[in-house]
Amino acid sequence: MADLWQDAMDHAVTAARGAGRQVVREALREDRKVMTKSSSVDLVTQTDQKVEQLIIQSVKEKYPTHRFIGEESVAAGEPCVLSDEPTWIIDPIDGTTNFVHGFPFVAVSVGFSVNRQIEFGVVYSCLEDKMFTARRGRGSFCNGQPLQVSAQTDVGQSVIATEFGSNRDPEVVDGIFSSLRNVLAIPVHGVRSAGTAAINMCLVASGCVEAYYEMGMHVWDLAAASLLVTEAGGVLMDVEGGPFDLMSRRVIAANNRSIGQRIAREIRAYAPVRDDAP
Ligand code: LIP
Repeated sequence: MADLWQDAMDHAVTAARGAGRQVVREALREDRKVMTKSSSVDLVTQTDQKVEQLIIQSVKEKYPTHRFIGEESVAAGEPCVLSDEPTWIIDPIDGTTNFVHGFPFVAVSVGFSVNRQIEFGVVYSCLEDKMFTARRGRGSFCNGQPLQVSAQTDVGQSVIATEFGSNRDPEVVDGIFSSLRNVLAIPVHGVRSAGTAAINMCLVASGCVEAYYEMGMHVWDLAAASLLVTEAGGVLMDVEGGPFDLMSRRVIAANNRSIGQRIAREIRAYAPVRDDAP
């Protein structure tokens, strides 16, 4: 069967690689002017804005009717609407805090949905020069090599990834530490943070970590990498163990359902304001 969206996926790969190599890596050599968004720890730079504009512009020239959800466009007041229409979901720099500090995990993330289903996901890890790609029904790859989640079934033999996010509300921070304490005390082999949701999920897809969980990140952090996880044989679920909802700002991505459910039992869940809240 002809692959309807292959051309769009090829475009996403070229755009993400071009932006990552020519804009993000170059900017890391220079001083970066840092601005803030919702709080003093929610960072943005001109590079985030430039990369998003470059990608959106190049897509608009080829696909003028397609829609967009972009991190910086939403920050600038554009609506965050996931409809049935073909929609490009873009995080120009996932790991902006890493980018600001030169911590070497920074990704350009481009997901594409039709009928609210992710058709392809592209995550370019700019400093590692790793191109993660997934096409629905056709597997996950890193630099063209197939990916497979870990075969581990014992959570006690697992490494779990999570993040601390940018919410500094003491109650939320207490919840994060309570969940972290519970997960560590399972006990697991270790807990890791790459500083980007997309790369954490690519690590699940690659079999390096068994699960990743977080609350508070956004649809643009998750869209592309969510397909990397499922196409590599993994599962997605809500932090309370129910079905994954792309707009809910909550996720467990795991190598299998039993490890995902075991982690869910240890999480103190809260409900961030949804990405599609009116
Ligand atoms: C970041 C995530 C990170 C998460 C932050 C934030 P940004 O994305 O990838 O893992 O903890 O809350 O959402 O802002 O660098 O695109």
